[in-house]
Amino acid sequence: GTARKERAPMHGSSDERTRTGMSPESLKRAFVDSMFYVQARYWEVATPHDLYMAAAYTVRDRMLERWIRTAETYRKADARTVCYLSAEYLLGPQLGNNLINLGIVDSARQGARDLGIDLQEILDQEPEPGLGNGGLGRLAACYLDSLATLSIPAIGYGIRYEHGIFDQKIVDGWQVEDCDLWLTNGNPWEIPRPLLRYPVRFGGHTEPYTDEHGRFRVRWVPELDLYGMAYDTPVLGFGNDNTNLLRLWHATAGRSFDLQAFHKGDYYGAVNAKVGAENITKVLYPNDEPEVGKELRLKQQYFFVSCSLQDMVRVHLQHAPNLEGFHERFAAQLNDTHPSIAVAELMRLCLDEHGMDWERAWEITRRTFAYTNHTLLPEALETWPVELFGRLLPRHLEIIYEINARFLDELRMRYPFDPERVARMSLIEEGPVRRVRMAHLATVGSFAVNGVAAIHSELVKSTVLRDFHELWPEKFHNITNGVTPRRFIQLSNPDLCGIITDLAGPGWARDAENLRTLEPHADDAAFQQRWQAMKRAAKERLAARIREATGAVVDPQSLFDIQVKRIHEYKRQHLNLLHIVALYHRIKQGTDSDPTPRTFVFGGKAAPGYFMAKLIIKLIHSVAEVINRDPEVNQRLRVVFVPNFNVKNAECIYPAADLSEQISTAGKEASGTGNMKFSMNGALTIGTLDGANVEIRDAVGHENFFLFGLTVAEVERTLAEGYRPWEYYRSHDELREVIDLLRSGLFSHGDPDLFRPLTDSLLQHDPYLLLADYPAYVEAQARAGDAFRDPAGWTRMSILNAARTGFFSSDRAIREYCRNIWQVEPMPVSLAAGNGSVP
Ligand code: NBG
Repeated sequence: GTARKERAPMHGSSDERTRTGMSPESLKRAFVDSMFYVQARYWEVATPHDLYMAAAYTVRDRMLERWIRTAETYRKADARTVCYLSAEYLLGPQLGNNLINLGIVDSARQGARDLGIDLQEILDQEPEPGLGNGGLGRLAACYLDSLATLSIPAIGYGIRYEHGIFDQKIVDGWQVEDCDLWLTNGNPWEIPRPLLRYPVRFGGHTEPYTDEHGRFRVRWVPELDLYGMAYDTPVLGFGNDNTNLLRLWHATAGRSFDLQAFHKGDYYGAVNAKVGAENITKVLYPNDEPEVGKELRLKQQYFFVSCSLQDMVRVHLQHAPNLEGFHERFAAQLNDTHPSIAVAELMRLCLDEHGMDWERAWEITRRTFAYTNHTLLPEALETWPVELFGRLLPRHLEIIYEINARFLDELRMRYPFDPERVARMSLIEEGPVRRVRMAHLATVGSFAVNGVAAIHSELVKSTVLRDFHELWPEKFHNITNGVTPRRFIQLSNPDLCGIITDLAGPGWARDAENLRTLEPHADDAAFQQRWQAMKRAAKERLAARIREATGAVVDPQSLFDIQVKRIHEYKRQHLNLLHIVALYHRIKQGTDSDPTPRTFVFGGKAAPGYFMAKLIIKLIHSVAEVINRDPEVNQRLRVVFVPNFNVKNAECIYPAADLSEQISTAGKEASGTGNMKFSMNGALTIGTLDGANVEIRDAVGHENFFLFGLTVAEVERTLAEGYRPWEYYRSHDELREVIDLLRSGLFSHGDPDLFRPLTDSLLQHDPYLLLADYPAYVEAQARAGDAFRDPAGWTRMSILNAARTGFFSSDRAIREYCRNIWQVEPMPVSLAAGNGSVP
C-alpha cells in the first residue's frame, strides 16, 4: 500500500537523472522501488536483510553510469591500464564506503529517516566480503580505492571464493572455525557475466609438432578443462567520477572431459569431475603466510591468472592485430608470488597460441610484470615440487625450464667462477625434492621488484633476493604501503572526520596531507577537549561492542591498549601477555608503581593448523578469566578478546585505541598496515624498529612514539652469537616469576601442562626473541602508562600522530607505483561530458 503510493510520482518523470538522482527524495523513491522490483517485497513484510538489499541496489544503480562512462572513456582513449593480480581482496562492507564515495551519506541518512529507518541498522546487515587473510588482501582493497580515486585506468583481477576467510568463534577460550557464508543471501554488488568465460586447462602432456611454416612448436594436450566465469564489481573513486572494475573469477565445469565420461556411461564419475572443477574457487586458504605444497592452491593460482591474462589478451586484440605492444597497454602487478605463474602463462600464450618466437615473447613478458614482495619469512616463500607442478601444468614446467636454462647460461657467462651463486639463483631448487622457486620466477620475469616498507625493501635486497639485486640493482624499488583514509578515517571515525572537515573543508580525504591542518591545534585547550570527546565516544562505542560480543564490561576512561592482527609468533601477542601477567603479578604482590588503569584488547584469527597461534588465543582468554574476575585486580586491569576480527570490526576498533601494539621481532614484519590505521586515528604506538613502524616514528616524531627492542642488526648478532633465552630467564627476576606463573597452572585451572608448549618454546629456542626484548618492552610500557596520566600531554601526542600520518595514505603509495613502476597517467572521467543518458 504505502510502497505503491511512494513509488507513483517518479513514473511521471522521463529524466534518467531523476531516476538515479542523489537527493533524499530520489533515493527514497528508488529505495522503495528496489524493494518492490528487485526484492519483490512489500513494506510490511520486509526483513532487515530486505532493507539492506534494497539500499544496496539503490546505491548500485547510482554507480552504473559512472562505471559505464569510465569503461567507455578508457576504451576510447586506448589508455594504458594497470592490472592488479591478487589472490586476495579483503574488501570489507561496501554500502557505507560507496555512500561516501558517491558523496550521498547525508542524503541517504535523511531518506532513510523519512521512511522511519536508521541507516546504521541497514549498514550493519551487510556481511563481510572476506576474500583475504590479512594485510596483503586489505592492501589490495586499499589500492583499488586509491587507483579509482586517482583516476588511474585499472582492473583488479582475483578469485571469487565462495567461502572467504572462516568465521572465528571462541569456545571455552579456544578458536573454533566456522564456514564463512558471505554469498548465501546474495551479493548485490557483483554483476555476473555468464558470457565472459575462458577455458582453463590442467594436466595431460605436451607434444612437439611442426607448424605450417615448418617451425618447431609445442602443443599442450590437457587432461582436464574447466571455465572461469567473470563476476564484476564496480569500484568507485572518491571525489571524482572514475569507477574501476574488480573482476573476480568463478570456476565452472568445462565440457570436453565430462562428455567422454558420460559416453562411457560413467554418470557419477562425470558429475564428480564437474564437482572437482568447481572446487577450485570454493574456499580461500586461511594462512596469511602461505602453506606450501597444496595442490588445490596451485590450481587456484593458475586458474585466476590464466583467466585474467586471457581477458587482457582479448582486450588488447580489440585494438591491435597481435600481441606486439601488449606490455605498452598493460602493467601487471604481481601481488606477492601467488600470481607469479603469470610469467609462464603469458609466455605460453605468446608462443603456443599466438605463434611468437621466444625472444620476442620473453621481451613482452618481462616488460609486462612487476612484482611486490610481502614477506621474508623463509617458511612463507612459495616453492612448488617439480613433480606436482609438472603433473598439473606440464607445458608451464617446460617453459620455466627453458627460461631457467637461458638465464643460467647468462649467469655462467657473467660469473664464470661462481657456480654456487648460479645454483642459488636458479629457478629450480635442487635437493631430494626438486622445487620451483616462485620468487625467483617473479623476479626474473618482471621489470621491477619492490618491498613494502623502507627497511623491508633493504632487507629484500640484502637477504632473499641479494644475488638478484647484485645482478640488476636498478630493478629494485621501495614503495611503503598505505591505507585509504576514506574507509579508515571518514567511514570509521565520523567524529574525527568532522574535526578535519571543519579545518580543511569537505573533500579533505582526497589529499591526506590535509591532516596537517590539525597540527597547529595540538596544544589548544578547547581543541584538545574536542579531541578527547572524539576519542571518548569511540571508546564508548567499542566498549558497547565488546559487551555485546563477549559480555565483558570495560571502562572507557582506562587506557585502551590494543593489539589486533593475525595471531603469529613473530607478531608476539605473547610478549604483550607477558607484560600483562607482570602487571597482574605486581598488583598481587603490592609492588605496583604504575596505577594507570588499562584495558587490553586483542583480536585476530589463527591459521587453523597453527597450533602455537591457537594456544596463544587460549592463553589470552585464560589470563583474561583470572584477571577480570579478581576484584583486587580488575579495577585496574581488564583483558578482552574481540572474536572474529575482520574489516567490519576493525572499523570500530582503530578509532578507540589509545595505544597501538606493533611489537614484532625486528626484521620480521614486512610493513604492517594496522600500525598506520591506528596512528591516523590518534593512537600512539608502542613498537619495534620493524616494517613501517620505522617510518611512522620518523613521521610523527620520535618523542611521540614508544620505541623499544632490538634492531635488525642486534637481532642478527644475538642469534649469531648463540642466543640462550634461558639466561634471560635466570637473570631477570620478574620475567622468571611471570613465566613460572604461566607454568604453575594458575591460568589453566591447575593444569601446569596446558601452556607448556609455549613456555618450553620460549625457554628453549625463543626464535622471536621475546625474552631478549622483554625488559625493554616492559620499560616502554611503563613510559606509556606514565604519559597517559598527563591528559594534555597525551592528547597533544595523539593529535600529532594523526596530523603527521598523511604520508601513509594509499593515494601516496599508488602515486609512487604510477610514477616509479607502472608509468601510467590519470585518465579522468567526466559525466558532464556525456549526454547524461544511459546508453
Ligand atoms: C603481509 C605482511 C605485512 C604487510 C602486508 C601487506 C603477507 C605475505 N605479507 O607486514 O606480513 O603489511 O603483507 O604488504 O601476507
